[in-house]
Amino acid sequence: MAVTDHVDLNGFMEGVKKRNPYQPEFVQAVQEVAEDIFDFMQDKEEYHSQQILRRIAEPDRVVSFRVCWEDDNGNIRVQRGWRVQNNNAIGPYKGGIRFHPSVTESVLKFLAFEQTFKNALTGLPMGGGKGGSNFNPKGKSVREIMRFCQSFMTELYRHIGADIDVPAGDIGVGGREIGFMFGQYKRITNNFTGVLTGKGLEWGGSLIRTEATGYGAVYFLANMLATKGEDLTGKTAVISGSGNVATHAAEKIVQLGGKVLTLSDSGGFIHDPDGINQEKIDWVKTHKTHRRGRIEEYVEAFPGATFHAGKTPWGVPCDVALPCATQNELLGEDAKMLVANGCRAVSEGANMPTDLDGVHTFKHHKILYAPGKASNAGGVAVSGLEMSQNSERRSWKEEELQQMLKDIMSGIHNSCIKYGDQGGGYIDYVKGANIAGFKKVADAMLAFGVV
Ligand code: NDP
Ligand code: 2IT
Repeated sequence: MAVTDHVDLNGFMEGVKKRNPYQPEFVQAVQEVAEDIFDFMQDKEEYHSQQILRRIAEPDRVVSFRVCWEDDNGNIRVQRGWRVQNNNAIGPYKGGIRFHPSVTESVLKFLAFEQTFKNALTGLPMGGGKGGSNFNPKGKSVREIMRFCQSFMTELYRHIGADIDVPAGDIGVGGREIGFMFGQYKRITNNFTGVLTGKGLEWGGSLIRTEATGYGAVYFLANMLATKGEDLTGKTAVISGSGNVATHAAEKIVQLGGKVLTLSDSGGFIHDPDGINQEKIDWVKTHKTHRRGRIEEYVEAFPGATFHAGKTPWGVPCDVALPCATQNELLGEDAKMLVANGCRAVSEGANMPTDLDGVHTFKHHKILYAPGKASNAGGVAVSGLEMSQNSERRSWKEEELQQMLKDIMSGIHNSCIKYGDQGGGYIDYVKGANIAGFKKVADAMLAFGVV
């Protein structure tokens, strides 16, 4: 037996912790996957001897760079930028860019690791990557954001390419920022290519990319409920966040007959017992995205609602919950509260919003619980379709894309059942997603030998 063979889960995690000090988010993401994969690998000698999980948990490369820019007062500002290229066994690196003051190497490494499994689940040929900066877009003028994006791309451009690594949006990066970065890429390289996704419709973007993550998370939720013979009609939903993913998840819940009770931001949550209908969702989109307002101002526009400063919405009784803001926003105690209040299904729009305690609580109570790598894959899936349209130099119709998104989400749901069905009517979606995503990447890696 080779010396590296057969460390157990604890031994493996000890190594991960040792090699990644001060990177708690990365260690957490690896742990959540390793718990299932060690079980799965028990009788699969090749995965062990070829050190496949160990290799997936070591990014292919982490690029870190300085981003200098000048603010409106002429001050020179210095931020840090990164691109984590985690794994390209099944396609070019693919994953979003996040601008938020909480961004660290650990956060981007966890996101790139998760992205590797998520992208494999979509069935499209995409590897996993993630990038971003600790730049805080809040309170910055549009011109400041433009200068920052240009400076960020002035370094990033040399690491990406339509067949190398294709970034997109994430927290703090939407259509406007993608436009500024694409403009700078084109200016530097003189190359009009599908190097970013989430582009505007006039310059190579895809229909429904904006809506895809939130809609996809609700399609996944509907698929889970269908296994119990249920649908969303009349169901109450608690949603966190009020950005791209949260507002489009809310929109699809309403379209499918559910009632949305909450939205939130980093200041707290609003509770609207009358339901957040389409008109109110449109108000939130305009207010948060275009006017860059705060969710607490909702209660002035819609006086039936209340604002709860500094709190998350998980204490509001509901049938279904969709965490759509950020990582570790739903903790063990929150999970217990949701279950005690009768919540039956959780579909994650955000990446790793539930901490490990919360994950174990949902699994213990055997509720319908979808991890983000399965349920929020609709966004990157339509990004993959945007790449195909760019290669083809054509744009597909909205109905075709809507159907493809639904089919991809059902396909992911089926993969979760294939590897996560525990019998007795319980599907462990975390296990199903981890194993299905791992197997695809692992088998490609085996084909390549030791590289
Ligand atoms: P947005 O920037 O559009 O919105 C982010 C929302 O989350 C805002 O309401 C923001 O509040 C809140 N938020 C961000 N950071 C924190 C924090 N530290 N604490 C509390 N609230 C916070 O981002 P998206 O909607 O695009 O992304 C939301 C989540 O979905 C992220 O986890 C992202 O990785 C994930 N995701 C996004 C995809 C996409 O296509 N956009 C695809 C798949 C997953 P505030 O305004 O106060 O900052
Ligand atoms: O977390 C994610 O999947 C995203 N932010 C979307 C990535 C993409 O490349 O569209």
